[in-house]
Amino acid sequence: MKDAIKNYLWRLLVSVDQFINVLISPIFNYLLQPDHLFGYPDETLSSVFGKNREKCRVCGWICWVLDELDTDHCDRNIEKDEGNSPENTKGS
Ligand SMILES: [Ca+2]
Repeated sequence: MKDAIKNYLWRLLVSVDQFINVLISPIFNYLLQPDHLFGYPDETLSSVFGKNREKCRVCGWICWVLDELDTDHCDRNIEKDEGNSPENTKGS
């Protein structure tokens, strides 16, 4: 039962993360002009920040904070098969 609750809470957290990715996408895409766009509904913020960390200074800063809290957080959570980027053929 305890594992089921933890699993439920984890899935809930991921869905909130992805919801926020879609919610903030118009403003983040406008302000940050990232190569990999925010707003793909099945991608977490950590994945988008990780993909953009080299070319987007703010994304790099956010990844630095996340990596301090959880080692290699952004790199470990990049979802290569998700997102609004040229290499994703699934579309959005
Ligand atoms: Ca995903």
